[in-house]
Amino acid sequence: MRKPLIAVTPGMAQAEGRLYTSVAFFDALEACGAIPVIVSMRTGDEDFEEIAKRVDGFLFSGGNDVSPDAYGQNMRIGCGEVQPERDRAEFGYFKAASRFDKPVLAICRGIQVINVAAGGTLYQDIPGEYRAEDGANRLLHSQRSPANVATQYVNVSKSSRLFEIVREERIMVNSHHHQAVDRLGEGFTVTARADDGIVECIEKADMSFCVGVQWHPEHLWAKDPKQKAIFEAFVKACRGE
Ligand SMILES: [Mn+2]
Repeated sequence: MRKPLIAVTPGMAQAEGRLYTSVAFFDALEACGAIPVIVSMRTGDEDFEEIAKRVDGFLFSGGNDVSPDAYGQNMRIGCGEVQPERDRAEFGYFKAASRFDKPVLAICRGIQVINVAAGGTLYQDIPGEYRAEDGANRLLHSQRSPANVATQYVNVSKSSRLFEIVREERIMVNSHHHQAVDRLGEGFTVTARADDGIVECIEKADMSFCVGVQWHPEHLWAKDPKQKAIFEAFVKACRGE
């Protein structure tokens, strides 16, 4: 079977001049038969599309906060460290992926990046800014437990790609984020929420596969087949199936 080549966007340790990412993304993609590669974050505007043409899909990885400037807001109390250079590169890759309909799996920061790239906004800090509409108990989205421990339920919409993958309306996930999707980007639909209403999955129906999850399946897949199925479905889409 052909092994698809998947571009992984890395984090940038700018002071040390390093690109880095979690090996967990590589382990998950390789276990599902893909060849992951880290892409440059200093790509020139003219090269985003060139790279998108040559790879079979993109994984947008976790990391620091998206600059509020990218969605037209001041940085408020509670916002973390931002790296406009990383934002710029990932917006460029996402636009190119959309243009050539390359499959996208976006994880944690990734869901926030693709939402903002499509014109959406974020809660800059859930504890400080988010109020559950129905007064439901607010959940701990920055869990203090290890990442391979699932700590909260998400409710999966039945008419969604995510439901086709996990075949369950309620799944357990981990939660390591303090920001979340607020206003949706153009073309996106919310397909899963936590019990307090926080957006946990978005999908873009005009692409063959574009799924953003707020949790970290790369730390759960080894023990949870439903989480592995997310990577399997993504890799399958990257193979063009
Ligand atoms: Mn969460």
